[in-house]
Amino acid sequence: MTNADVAALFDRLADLLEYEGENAFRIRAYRAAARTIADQIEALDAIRADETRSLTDLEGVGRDLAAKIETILDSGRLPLLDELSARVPAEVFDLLRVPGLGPKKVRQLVDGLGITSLDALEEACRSGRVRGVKGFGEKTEAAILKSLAFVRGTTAQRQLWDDADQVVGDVLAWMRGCPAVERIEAAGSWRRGCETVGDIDLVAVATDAVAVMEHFRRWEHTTDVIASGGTKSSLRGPRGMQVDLRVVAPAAFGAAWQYFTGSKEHNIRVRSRAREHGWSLNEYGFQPVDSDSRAVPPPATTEPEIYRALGLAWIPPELREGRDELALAAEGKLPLLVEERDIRGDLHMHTTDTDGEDTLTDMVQGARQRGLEYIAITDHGQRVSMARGLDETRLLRQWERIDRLNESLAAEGPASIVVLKGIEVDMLERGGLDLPDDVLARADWVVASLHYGQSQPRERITERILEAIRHPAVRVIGHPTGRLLNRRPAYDVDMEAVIAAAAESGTFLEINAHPSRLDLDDHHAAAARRAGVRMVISTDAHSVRGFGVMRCGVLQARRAGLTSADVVNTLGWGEFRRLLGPRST
Ligand code: DGT
Ligand code: CA
Ligand code: CA
Ligand code: ZN
Repeated sequence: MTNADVAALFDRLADLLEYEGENAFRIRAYRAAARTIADQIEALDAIRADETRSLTDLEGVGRDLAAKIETILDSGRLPLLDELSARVPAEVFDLLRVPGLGPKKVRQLVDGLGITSLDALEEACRSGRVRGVKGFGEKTEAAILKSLAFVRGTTAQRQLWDDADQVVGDVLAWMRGCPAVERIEAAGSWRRGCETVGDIDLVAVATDAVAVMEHFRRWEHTTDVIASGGTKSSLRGPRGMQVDLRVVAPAAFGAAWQYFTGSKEHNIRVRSRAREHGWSLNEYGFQPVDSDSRAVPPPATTEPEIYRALGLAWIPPELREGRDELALAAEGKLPLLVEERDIRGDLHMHTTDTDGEDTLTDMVQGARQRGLEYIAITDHGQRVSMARGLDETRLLRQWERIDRLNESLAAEGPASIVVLKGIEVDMLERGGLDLPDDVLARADWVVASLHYGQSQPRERITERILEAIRHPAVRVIGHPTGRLLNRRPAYDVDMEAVIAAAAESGTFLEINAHPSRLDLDDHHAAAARRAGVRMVISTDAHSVRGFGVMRCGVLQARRAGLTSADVVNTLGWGEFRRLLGPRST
C-alpha cells in the first residue's frame, strides 16, 4: 500500500460518511488525515517500522486513526469502509467519480431523481430534469455533462513512461524470441519519450505474419485479446495496457515506424511537406500525388530515407510533437540533444540520514559504479520533520563525514568521485528557508524545494520561489512546479516570473528525473532554455536503485530540445568546480 492508496481509502470513507449524512466533524478529520498522508514524502510503512517514531506523530492522526492505518497496511482493507460500501448503493460510487459532484449532491440526485447510473445522469441533464432538484440549475447541468465526458474519457489511466517502458522491454524481448520475427520496434508515445503512455505500438517485419500473431497472443502477460487479425492485433497486457502490433512489408518498415511513432501533429506536417514535393505519404510509403505519374517514389525502408527525401535531417522522436522541428530540420538547425552518457554528476539525492533507504557510503559507491565524477548529497532540511529533516547540528555532522569520505576517496587517485556537501532546503510557508543563512553559506550545493503550503495562492507561491532564487546560497530550484503525474497537479505558480528571475540571478532550475515528477516539463524547460537559464537533471535518488531514473530526466530534457550546454551536470568535475566558485571544496 502506497501512501496514496491509504489516503484514497480515507477519502472514500469520508465520501461515504458524508453520503450517509454523518457528523461533519468526523468527516473533516478523515479528510484531513487523507491529505496529510498523501502529502507525506516518507512511506507510512517506514514510519511504522521505525521504533523511534509513531504514526501519531503525523498531523491530525490520533490513536484511532493510527490503528486504522495499521489495519490498512496489514490487510489492505478497512472494515468500517467495507461495511459502509456494502450499505451504499453501487451506483453511488460511479456518481462520485464525476468531478464537482460531492457526496451531498449525489445523495440529492439519487433520492430526488432516482439516478442509478452515469447514463441516467446524462439523460436527466439533457432532459433538464436535474435543474428541478434544489440547489441545481441550468449551469450545473451543463457542468455535469462536461464532467461526464471527462470521467468517461479518462477511465483507462495513462501509465508513467518508466512503467510503460518495462512493459515495452518485456514484450519486445518476448517477440524477439519468435523465429518468424525479422525486426520489431516500439513506436508511439513511448518512443517519443512522453511523460505518460496511453497504449504501446509495435511495428514488425516478419517472414510469417500468422506465426508472429500467434506468438504475440501467447505472451505470458496477455490478459485479453482485443483484436486479432492477419497483420494487426491488439491485446491487453500488464497494468491493463493495450499493446498494438502491426506486421508490415520490409520495404515499408521505415514508413510504418515513422507513421506509428507520431505524433499525429508531426505526421500531419510531414505529410503536407511530402505533398509539396509531389508525394503522398502514409504507413506504406510514398506515392505520387498525381495518379498518372510514372515517377518512381523515394524509398521508405528506413526513417532517414523518408526525411531525406523531404529535404529534412532525421528528426529524433523526442522532438516530433509538431512544434518547430520541421523548420529546424530543414535549416539543419536541430539541436544536438543531450544524451545520458553526457551526464557526469548527480546533484540531488537522499540518504538514511533523512528519508533515503541507503547510507551515505552506499550512495557514494553506487554513484561511482555508475561512473559519475561528482555527486551532491542533499538530504532534507528540518522543515520536513516526518523525514527527520536535518537541523544545523546533524547537517554539520553529516558534512564532517563527507569531508572524511572525500579525503579517503582522493587518496584513491584522480579516477575517484567527489562528494559535495549539499542540502535540500525547504521554502517555508511564511517565506524564508528552513536552515540559517550562515550554515547554507558553507554548503557546496543548495537545492531549494517547496514541499508544504502547496495550496497557497499563486502570488504567495511565486513570491516564495523568487525569494529562494535570489538567495545567494541557493544554486537550483528542485522540482519547480511540484506536480506528481497522475496524482497531483502543479501548484499555482507564475513560471514566467520564475524563469526570468532564474535567468537574472544565474540560478539553475531542476529537471527532476523521477518518473512521476519530470519537473520541469518539456514546455517549461524549453522556455527556460530560450531565456538562457541552465538546468540540472537530477535523480532525487532515495536509494542506489534510484539512480536508474536519470534516463527519464534526460528524455524530458531532449523533448525540450536541450543540448549538453544547457545542462550543468554534463560538465566534467574540473569545469563544474570552477562554476561552483571559490566557496567550494
Ligand atoms: P498514446 O498512445 O495516447 O500515448 O499516444 P500515441 O502518440 O502513441 O498515439 P496512438 O497510439 O493513438 O497512435 C500512435 C501513432 O500513430 C500516433 O502518434 C500517430 C499515428 N496515428 C494513429 N492514428 C492516427 C490517425 O488517425 N491519424 C494520424 N495522422 N496518425 C495516426
Ligand atoms: Ca500509443
Ligand atoms: Ca495505439
Ligand atoms: Zn529530494
